[in-house]
Amino acid sequence: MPRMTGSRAIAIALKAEGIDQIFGIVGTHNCPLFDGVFDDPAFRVVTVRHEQGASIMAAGYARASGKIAACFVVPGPGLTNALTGMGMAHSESAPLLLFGGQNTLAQLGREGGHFHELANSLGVAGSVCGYTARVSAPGDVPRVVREATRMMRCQRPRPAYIEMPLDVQSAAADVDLLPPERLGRPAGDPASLARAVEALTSARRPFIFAGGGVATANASAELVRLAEALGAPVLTSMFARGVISDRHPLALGDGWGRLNLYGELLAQADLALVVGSRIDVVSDVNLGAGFPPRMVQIDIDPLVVGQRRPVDVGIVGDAASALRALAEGLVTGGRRDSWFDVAGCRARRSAILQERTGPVGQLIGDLRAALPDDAIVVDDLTLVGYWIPLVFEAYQPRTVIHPGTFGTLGYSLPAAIGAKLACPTQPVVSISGDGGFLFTSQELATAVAEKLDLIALVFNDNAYGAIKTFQDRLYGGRRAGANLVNPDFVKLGEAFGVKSARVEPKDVATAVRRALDAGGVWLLEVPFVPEGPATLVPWMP
Ligand SMILES: Cc1ncc(C[n+]2csc(CCOP(=O)(O)OP(=O)(O)O)c2C)c(N)n1
Ligand SMILES: [Mg+2]
Repeated sequence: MPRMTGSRAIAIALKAEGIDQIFGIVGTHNCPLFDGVFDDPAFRVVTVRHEQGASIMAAGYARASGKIAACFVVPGPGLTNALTGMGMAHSESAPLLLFGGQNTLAQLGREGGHFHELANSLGVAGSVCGYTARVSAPGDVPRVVREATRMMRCQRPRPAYIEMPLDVQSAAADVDLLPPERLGRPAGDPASLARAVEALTSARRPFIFAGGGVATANASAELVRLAEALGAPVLTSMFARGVISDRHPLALGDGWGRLNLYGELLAQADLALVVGSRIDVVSDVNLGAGFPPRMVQIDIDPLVVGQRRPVDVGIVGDAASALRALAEGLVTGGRRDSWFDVAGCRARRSAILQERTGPVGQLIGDLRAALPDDAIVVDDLTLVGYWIPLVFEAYQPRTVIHPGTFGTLGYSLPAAIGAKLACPTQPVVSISGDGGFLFTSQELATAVAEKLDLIALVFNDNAYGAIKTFQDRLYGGRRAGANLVNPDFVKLGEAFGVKSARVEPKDVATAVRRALDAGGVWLLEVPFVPEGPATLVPWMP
């Protein structure tokens, strides 16, 4: 039984779980945690400029790759600062392992005015976590880390929070290391799978609605195979873009239906196979009325199955294994032609979107043309970003990272940094507005320090534009709190040592190509005021 400190036990447990990326900020209450990984070549430790950046980076890292990153923060404000990114990860079903320092065991629970004291820190973290624990002895570390990561690997992935009092971080004890565990996600109950095969076999006009769970389960190949076997067109939620390439003849694109892009499909279909989607408010409001009467739903989370609308067959299990089992169960085998005119629907969809989005759509199309297929685009809550899932063609899973429903501004830059660290060979572009960018712009310093190649596109309308246009429609043009006085973004970028330029919308593609060729961190400010129907974001009331 090896002897080690609590903090070194964390380092060893992380290695055992294959976790090598750490984001964080050091303080008196977590110095031993940082010391435990210092000089250990197994880890890449990235110092960030605000804990919100750390947790959002970990979320972006997971969204782009499926890999788990750890964060080290101080208690109190370090934890509360990190909560925003954990809330994002929670709403995105992304894993993230946050380690908080803590006051000493003897100081806890007394409200004695100790530095960084936060009553009920486990409860605070628990609202955005799937697992929380306080480790009171070094020997407990391997079990606690294993429990946290088991949840991430075998269930719906969620953030976890583990805190360790300062004296436990430094205490030496014998630590029993756990042998590696073969972890799998549940395959789905065979009887339900058999009933789903029956339902699919008898359906004449099925379609598939694929959500973010398909990306999380790395189930693209299985999804495409089943769709081909059924001749079923595939709609994707905004979290699943690219799980079927937009070049595939069965791919219909993003499933937001308020624009009535899929009316014919929904009117004709006799069965929906929903996989890896909770059918969130956006999808339900937009597609809800049109869902066909029969529905089969696959989800790793039992709470999700049948939650939004009744299902004929519910399968609780991993998307990849369930989709594989369904494809194998179909007696027809081979490929069926689609019962639906996918190409015609796509052409009509594209004409509607073009008319609706105007210059915004043009810009997104130009950006797509400037980027290789494997480029990763990370959105913020900005008028251009809202349209990305609908308009930007996605060719590979995990390449369009749209912020989760927790919906914080300032997501895109740190999430893009996390994505780049996870996928260093893929070009990464962050898309934000002037408002959102300033929530986390200081992470440019992190991108520079880490010598990343990264492009930050900032669309500047000197306003919280999406809200301004919302107020114009619903509050008689009373733009309360919506206008912004901004810094000079080019000078701001330059102050960080970032290559910076102001670019007209028509020149975005050229500027992006140039930035990709040159490498390094780029800030491209695009003065751009979206107008007309493009400001009516599809999900807004
Ligand atoms: C933390 C947080 N605060 C407030 C909001 C509300 N909000 C949503 S979009 C938006 C405007 C964003 O402005 P900007 O980033 O400039 O993009 P634009 O809409 O102008 O394109 C605001 C304030 C939010 N989503 N998150
Ligand atoms: Mg703006």
